[in-house]
Amino acid sequence: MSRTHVVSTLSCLAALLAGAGLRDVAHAGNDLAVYDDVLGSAWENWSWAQVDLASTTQVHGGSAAIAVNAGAWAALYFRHVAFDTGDYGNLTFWIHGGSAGGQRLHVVGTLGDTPLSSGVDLPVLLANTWQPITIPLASLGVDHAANFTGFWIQEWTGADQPTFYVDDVMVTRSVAVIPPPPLDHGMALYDDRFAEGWDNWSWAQVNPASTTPVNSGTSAIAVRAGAFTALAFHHTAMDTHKFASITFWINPGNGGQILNLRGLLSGVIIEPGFTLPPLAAADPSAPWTQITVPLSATDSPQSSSRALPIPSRCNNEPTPSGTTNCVSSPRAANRRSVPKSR
Ligand SMILES: [Ca+2]
Repeated sequence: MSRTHVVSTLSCLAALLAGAGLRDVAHAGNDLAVYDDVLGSAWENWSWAQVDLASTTQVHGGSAAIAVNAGAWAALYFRHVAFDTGDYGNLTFWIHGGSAGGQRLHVVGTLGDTPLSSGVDLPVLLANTWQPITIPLASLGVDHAANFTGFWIQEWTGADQPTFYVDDVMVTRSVAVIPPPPLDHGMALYDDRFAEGWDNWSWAQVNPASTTPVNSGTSAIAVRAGAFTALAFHHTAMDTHKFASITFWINPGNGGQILNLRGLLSGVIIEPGFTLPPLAAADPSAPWTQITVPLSATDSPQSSSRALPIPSRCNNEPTPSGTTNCVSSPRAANRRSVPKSR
């Protein structure tokens, strides 16, 4: 096989001087089963890809899963008579790339049996691995809609794809958006988007609007990093006296990445930076980990307490033939707490 994709996600929030922050996650019962060994009540198979709804080749839960052979642009399509999504938050399922992996897929919701243009790209599927997927209905444009009629998971390269598998498909009542941690007088660098004043200077391949997975909010930064490339945040020169650390959440996927974080002072990279311990594979039950790095650790002793710019960088050195996803989460800036140069 060709490349093994080491997919990960880095929640590069980066609220400087962040507080501890508990997150509130509201849940309610009565999630709606779309597929649980069989199609859920009133769900129909409208797929135009070739699907086997009772495959036992790869099973995540129970006794069966859906095997999908998708030619160009073909899709696994779950259809339901129109219903109101006002009480629902997320679409969740597990997906497996089969022995080959590498599939690129796209999820589209339908209202009144009309597909919406606001679809969501899935992370590239991994070989021989089940991946959990959570997509806010809002990301599909079908939240709080009176006429939701289902969704499809579509081949998105225009070419035949190796067989992939889908299981445990739900529409959940969970509140879709997990609020970000409080800033605690810190400053947001990324919170669903690059915060005001912060620019994306990355030279790694990044998607700052990746919708799955996320740690909080609706988006994170997905990073595919080649050797020595980086996710980079840039800000015009500012005083760092009021800040103590850089904080972000990271989802390393299969792990193995070695990342280095460096600051810039007046455009000069501060060596040697701070190298994080090698990332371990994400724990499926808690895939996001909070990382906090003191600003002093990214700074040279001579300049440690002077006013200046503090772009942070995550230098991703992927494992051989690996790729990295870097995602950020936290929250939109509480602008009143953003210190400006004095
Ligand atoms: Ca199953």
